[in-house]
Amino acid sequence: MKATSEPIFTSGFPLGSSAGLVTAFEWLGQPYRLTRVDMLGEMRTEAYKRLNGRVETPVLITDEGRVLTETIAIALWLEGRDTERRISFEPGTPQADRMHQYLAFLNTGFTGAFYPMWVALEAADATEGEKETLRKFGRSFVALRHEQLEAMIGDSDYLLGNEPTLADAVFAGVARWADFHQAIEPRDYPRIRALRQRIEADPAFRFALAVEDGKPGGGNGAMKGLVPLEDVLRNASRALAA
Ligand SMILES: N[C@@H](CCC(=O)N[C@@H](CS)C(=O)NCC(=O)O)C(=O)O
Repeated sequence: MKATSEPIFTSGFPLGSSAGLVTAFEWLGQPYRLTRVDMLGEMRTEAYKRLNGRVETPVLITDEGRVLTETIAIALWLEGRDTERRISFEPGTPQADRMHQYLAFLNTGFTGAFYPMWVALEAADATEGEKETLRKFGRSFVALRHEQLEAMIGDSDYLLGNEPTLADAVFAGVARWADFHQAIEPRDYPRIRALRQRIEADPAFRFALAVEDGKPGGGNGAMKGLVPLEDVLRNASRALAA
């Protein structure tokens, strides 16, 4: 894909986990652009499949025009650009290892726990009984992962100390799914609840949600503009054809 002036990141809606990494882009503060992706509509087109054959968000078009998918790959791309260590730690340090551990847990066990509940919602051909079974297992997976995360969290304001990092961003993008699915009782996990409240009050996260809702405003100025998805897809297919 043709080189762009700024990287372009997807904001998947409704309720995309990408809101977490949008928050990270804001915290990082380097110029970037966003493209909104309707995950129930235009994400399911052939054109989008050329961007991500697994038909998912998030996707990053790097400043060199490369297409990068998968939350962890994009988080590590951000880490590589975070030379001022605003949202990450010097690679090779114990804190960096611990942040990677959180990222991996959040992107696998924690995120994956919600999948049965999404399937119950979206599986058009499932019977009511099958859906109830999925919801039952989903609730117990989500509760288990919350218990485990609650036990991992210390006394600091954020997952890795008193400043937010990529791990907090990825956490926030997904943790809100618990409300949507009414999967757990938030009061049972006071550290997770406090962390969520802290991040959800943060202007960067609020900006990410505003973009999701189609009303971008209130960002810190790092986001240099919204790019229509059709432009992103057109440029991507030109690059693939070249
Ligand atoms: N392994 C992928 C999973 C991403 C993922 O689950 N994306 C969801 C949205 S948050 C998605 O696009 N789901 C497809 C759908 O909604 O049909 C990653 O970590 O980036």
